[in-house]
Amino acid sequence: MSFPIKDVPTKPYDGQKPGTSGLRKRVKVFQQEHYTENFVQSIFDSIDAKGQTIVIGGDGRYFSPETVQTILRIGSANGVSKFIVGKDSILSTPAASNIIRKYKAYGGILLTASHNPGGPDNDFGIKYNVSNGGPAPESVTNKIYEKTKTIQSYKSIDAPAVDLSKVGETTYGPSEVTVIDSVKDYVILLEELFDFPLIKQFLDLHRTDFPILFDGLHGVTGPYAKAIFIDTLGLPKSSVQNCVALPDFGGGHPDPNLTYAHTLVDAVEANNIPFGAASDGDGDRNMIYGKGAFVTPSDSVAIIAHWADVIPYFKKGGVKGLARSMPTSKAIDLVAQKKGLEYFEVPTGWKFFGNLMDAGRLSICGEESFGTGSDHIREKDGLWAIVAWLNIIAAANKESPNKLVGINDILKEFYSIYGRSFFSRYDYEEVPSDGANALVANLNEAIDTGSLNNSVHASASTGNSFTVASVYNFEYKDPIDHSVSKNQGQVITFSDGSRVVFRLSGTGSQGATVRLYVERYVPASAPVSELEKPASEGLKGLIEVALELSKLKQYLGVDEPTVIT
Ligand code: VG1
Ligand code: CO
Repeated sequence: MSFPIKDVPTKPYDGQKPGTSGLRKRVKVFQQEHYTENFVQSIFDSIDAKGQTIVIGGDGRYFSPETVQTILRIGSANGVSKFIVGKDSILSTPAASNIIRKYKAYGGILLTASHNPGGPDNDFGIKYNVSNGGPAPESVTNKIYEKTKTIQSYKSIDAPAVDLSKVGETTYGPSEVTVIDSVKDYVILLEELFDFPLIKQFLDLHRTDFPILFDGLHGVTGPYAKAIFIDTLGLPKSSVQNCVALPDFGGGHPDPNLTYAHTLVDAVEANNIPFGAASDGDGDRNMIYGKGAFVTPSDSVAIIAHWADVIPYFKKGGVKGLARSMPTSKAIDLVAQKKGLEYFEVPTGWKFFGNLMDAGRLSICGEESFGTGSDHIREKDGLWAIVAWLNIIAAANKESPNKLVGINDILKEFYSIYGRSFFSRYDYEEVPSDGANALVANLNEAIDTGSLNNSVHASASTGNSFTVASVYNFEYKDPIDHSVSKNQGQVITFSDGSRVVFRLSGTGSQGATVRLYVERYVPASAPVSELEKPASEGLKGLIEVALELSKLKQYLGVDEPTVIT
């Protein structure tokens, strides 16, 4: 049978610019005639995938199955020789990164809008990953965007839809399609990295006084979590909840934070669970939350770095360097300094870690947005972080056989060594773009004129006062390829080492989202009462000052953030 290649005429759409992590829009936008086809063709116009292997997967959200078929038709017409597709179009983002690396694919197309809600009235997303398994760098995403602006036609073949529900190989026009088990390779990977026997031994011994609970929030990690916690670690079925992946995530917002992962928080509190965890729609984010114990993502990555030696992968290969995204607290920097490791501050978005990892200069990194990971793949990895924590807790308990060590003990010990970086983020979602731009313009003006320098700001409620030390617009020069990324957020630093950062989100699909990040450091020498305060108390004065000096409420016309993490 021959499959003639058609050239289908089309017209460019505005705004197909990939953001922090791919192109994210409402499903209805992707469903417009040729909208998805245009973007997919623009990807193939920007890479040279002829005769190559392309991985396709995603978080299984609404509109994924039809988009996989669109990519197969267009990809095949563009000369792709082999597609590796996750069964039922499912591959978590970390699993997809692993598959690209393991099977030496040329790249991958991931269908996900991550933590954004799904369903016919919510979001869809398409993201391109390169051969190292990581998100395409800006040089590639800019090229894709340029192509979308001038596209006049796309190529496609008329082939019958591939049955994605059966694992196996089929011939597809001039190409080949292999549908793979979504979970298997990922579980093999984690077993290579962590001390599963030690974790199992610990959890078996503490079935009654250390039960764990994982919440999949109806995202893609459900089947992965079952394979790890139930099939591999032999835990009871009650150790997981909301682990059926649904195309609309059960109507929820699959984002693991204290606001959106309330099903986990409620269950942990009601049942006194010492260790709970959740991940997001596509499985790259994580939250660690036990009864009365919340680990901020900034602390989480620093603690994993501090304990790296108990994790077989790092014990064997060593830790090469550490890194964080700019707004993430500096806790991990302190670990790097103590261990004598190189460390980096990169812009927001996982794509900025890839070059450092490929160059062998980075092993463990994270973002304050509940993203943690390592150079085992090139994406952040939710279940990796959760199993890393279990590995650490199991190791800590081996050292302390007479007293059960839990999350809070690990946190307290960490603060007593390094001090504590109080950290919080306020999100103002879907605010008018004009107001958000004016807020940023005002900060930029203060940078240009130096008008805020040395100004003193007192908090009315706490009496603390903060003196501005510097104000700047964060810019990053990649140490490996020397590419420069400008305008990555406005930073105000204070003389006591505190910081506030303002940034516009690059993942929202509607209006603008402003993020305000605050950080205040308390040294290890401070009284325990100061170190172990609730985070909201530790940051109260600084947040007031940040809001006042940015005039945020006036610019955005809102009083309260939509989410606080
Ligand atoms: C947000 C986070 C960022 C993260 C990105 C993708 O971006 O702040 O740290 O890398 O989402 O996460 P932004 O531009 O909206 O602040 V996810 O789980 O999409 O893959
Ligand atoms: Co995600």
